[in-house]
Parts: sequence; C-alpha cells; structure tokens
Amino acid sequence: MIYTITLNPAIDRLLFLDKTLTKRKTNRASKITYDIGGKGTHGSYAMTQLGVENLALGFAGERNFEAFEQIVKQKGITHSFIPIPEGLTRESIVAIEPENQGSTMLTEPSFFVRDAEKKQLLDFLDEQLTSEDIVLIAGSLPENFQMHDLKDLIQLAKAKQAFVACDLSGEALLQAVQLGVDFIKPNEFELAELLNEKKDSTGEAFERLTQEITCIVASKGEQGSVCCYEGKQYQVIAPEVKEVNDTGAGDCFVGAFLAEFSKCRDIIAALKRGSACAASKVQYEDSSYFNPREAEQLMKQVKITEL
Ligand code: TA6
Repeated sequence: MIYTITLNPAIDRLLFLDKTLTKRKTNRASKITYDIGGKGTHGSYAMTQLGVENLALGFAGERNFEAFEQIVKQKGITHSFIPIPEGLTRESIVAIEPENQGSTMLTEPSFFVRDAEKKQLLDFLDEQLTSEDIVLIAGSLPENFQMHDLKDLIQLAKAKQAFVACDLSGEALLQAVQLGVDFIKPNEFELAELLNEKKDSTGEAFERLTQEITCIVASKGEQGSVCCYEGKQYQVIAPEVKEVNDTGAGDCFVGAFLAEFSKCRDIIAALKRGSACAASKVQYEDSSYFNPREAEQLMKQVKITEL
C-alpha cells in the first residue's frame, strides 16, 4: 500500500484571466474552476489514475470539510483525512494567464493543528504501516506542526521499515535528510541549500547526500532532472509539450514515479512514468489532471542518460 500524507492540503481555486496578470489593475477572470490542492493529494490522484492502490491521509479543516471531501471524491481518491476542530482548509488561488503565459499562485494561511490530532495520525500509522508500504509526506506544514512533530512522523515510518518519500522544502527537507529518508525531490535552489549545509565541497557533499538518501531526484529546471539511485546517476529530459498550467506538475511526477517504483523498483521505468505523466499534466488547465494513455505514449519521448 502507498500512503500519501498531506499535512496542509488546500482547495485550489483556479482563475482563468482574459489578459496578462498586471499589478495595480483589475485583473478579470473569465472562468473559475476548483481542484484538489496539496502535494500529497496530487500524488494520490496520480497513483489512482495509474491504478495503483493508495490511501490519502492528512488533516482537513472541519469548517469546510464537506467541500474539501467533495473534491477529493470527485477525483476518485480513497482518503481518510482527520478533521481539525474549528479549522478551515486553506484556498490556493491560481491565476492562469491566457495563451500559456504561465500561472501565479497565492496560498492562504493554514489551520492550527493541536496535539490530539497529531496523535491520531501517528496512532493510525502505527497500526497500519508495514515494511511493504511506501509513505509519501508532501507539501508545507500547517501551523503548530513543528519540526519535532515531523521528526516523530518520519521516525515512526522508518521504524516500520516503510519506504519514506518526502516532497518537502526548507527546514522540513533538511530534517528529512538528517533523518535519512529514502526519497527526496529538491529543486535546484533546495539542493544548493542542502549541499551548503553539508559544508564540504559541492562534489563531496553531493556524494555524501547520495549515501544518506536512497533516491534523489534533483530538478534542474530547463535541463530536466538528475536522479541518483544505487550509486548511479541518470540525466532525465522530459518530453517537449505545449504548457497550459504547470501547477502540480512536480506533484504528478512524484505520484507517478512512486506508483511505478512500487511495482518492481525499476528506476528507469519509474523515471519515465513520472516524467511522462508530468508532461501530460502541464497540458491541462487544472492542478492535477493528466491522461494516462497520453502519458504512455509520451514515455517513448523521455530521454534518460546514465552519467
Ligand atoms: O504543487 C501544487 C500545489 O499543491 C497546489 O495544489 C497548491 O495548493 C500548492 O501547491 C500548495 O503548496 P504547499 O507547498 O503549501 O503544500
């Protein structure tokens, strides 16, 4: 089983603008749609689309729990979110400019998580997790979910000998690295921050990082991404597609990568599946949708070179 944990989910409100987003002007939207928000939920959607069993976990605000749950159900995601008393799941506003000029995201503050709900999540995982499972912890942390809470969560998953994947940033990513998780996906800025933390020369620091983390997929922006796994390095160039909305592309990559990886630990197949699904995703206007059959075709265009 794959468990995705979205500690700070969102409801994405997508505003489709008539013109380029401009400061000090009234930017009018011609259409508004809603989608599920939060990196772990997007990972679950990708796994579900690919027919890989998974359960989406995390917290969701009690005050708009039905609205959040309605979107999760519409996406066909099997889930068990813990209601946060008096909490409101935040909205992420995604302004999408016409003619594929890109998107801008504004996300609201989160709800406040109390110790009671943190314990509920840990107790559930303590009961369910086995060494056969994969756990994806993804996205930002909500208010009052401290670094020590993240440490407890990761250490519990590690103690169960599950495969622990983290799509985290900032201090949370550093914490995951220090605890030695199995998968991280830093962007180029996060990787530079991690290597700087290691203080050695970049090459030595990167070498040490690859010894501490089973699988690293470092996105390199235009240059695609580099994956380090079992002592080998792979450069991954994604297919060229017409981008409509890149929101959620990284999340889709992680979900599809883990879905494929969970089948037979084939790193090349997992990298191809992740890249192809993300390439399919950016061609669509919401935060999560991609077409698995289209992605199957795009897999042939993913270029992977062993370095
Ligand atoms: O990556 C896309 C997305 O998950 C959006 O759905 C939006 O809700 C935002 O990112 C949330 O990001 P965060 O890092 O706060 O979890």
